[in-house]
Amino acid sequence: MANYAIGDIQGCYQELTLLLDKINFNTSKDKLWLCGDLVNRGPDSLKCIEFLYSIRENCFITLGNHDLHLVALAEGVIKSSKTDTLDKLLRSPNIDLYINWLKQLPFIHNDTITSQGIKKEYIMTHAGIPPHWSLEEAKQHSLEIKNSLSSFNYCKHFLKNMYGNEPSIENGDLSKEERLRLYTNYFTRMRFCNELGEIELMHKGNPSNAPKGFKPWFKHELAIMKRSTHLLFGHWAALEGVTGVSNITALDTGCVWGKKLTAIKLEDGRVFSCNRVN
Ligand SMILES: [Mn+2]
Repeated sequence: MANYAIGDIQGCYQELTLLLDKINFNTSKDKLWLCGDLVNRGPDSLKCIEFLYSIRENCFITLGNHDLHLVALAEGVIKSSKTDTLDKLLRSPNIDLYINWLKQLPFIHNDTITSQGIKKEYIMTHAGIPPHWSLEEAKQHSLEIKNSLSSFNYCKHFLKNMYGNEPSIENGDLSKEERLRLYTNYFTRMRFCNELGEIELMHKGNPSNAPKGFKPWFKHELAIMKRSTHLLFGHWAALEGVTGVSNITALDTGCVWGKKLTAIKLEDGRVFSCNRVN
């Protein structure tokens, strides 16, 4: 049995199947850790979701911003933008099945894996974890968002209030909607923040683009990190898989932007990649 962590797929179905062939992925014994953004921007979001749903028992998934956007589109709380490529998926006769599945997925996943003889606690999110959160706090916040998303009565309200860059930091005066928006932004959109956990969502691209007083979130001292912790995240293609931090791995290697899709075998750290096909 092996665990493979795979970066942002974003509808790149062909590359996903080629990558799974390369690692000899075996549904009777192997697990996939998928860091989210399974869909959108790429060519085959429908095929990706059909396939991943069919092997869902083999997958640990944390939701990304594009996955949440898909749910918001399916729920009719927002209209497609020009860059969305989700129409075919949204017209699938099985769309309700897929959306109900996605709504049950978390924003953080963790498990202990023995890697090169050492027990390590692997923790995966789509974008990141702010510096001030412990693992327990992060799991609690993930659960609150997940419960909001899967709630029959609250889901649409949550999705309508999910979009936006504010608030940028936690304080005791935030409404439930503001708090959930901030937590969702931490898990699914964060790139830069300051040491207090203030998030900055306007800047993208290279880490050297950090606004004054801000750094990539993973360059701060993180409360979640213990000696044997290893973090996995996606979302930030411009990093090209490089964090400069030994126990934090960036999985998004920009397949949808013409680069490659990457899988990392957690048991030995081996890296497998598949170039964008066309
Ligand atoms: Mn993303």
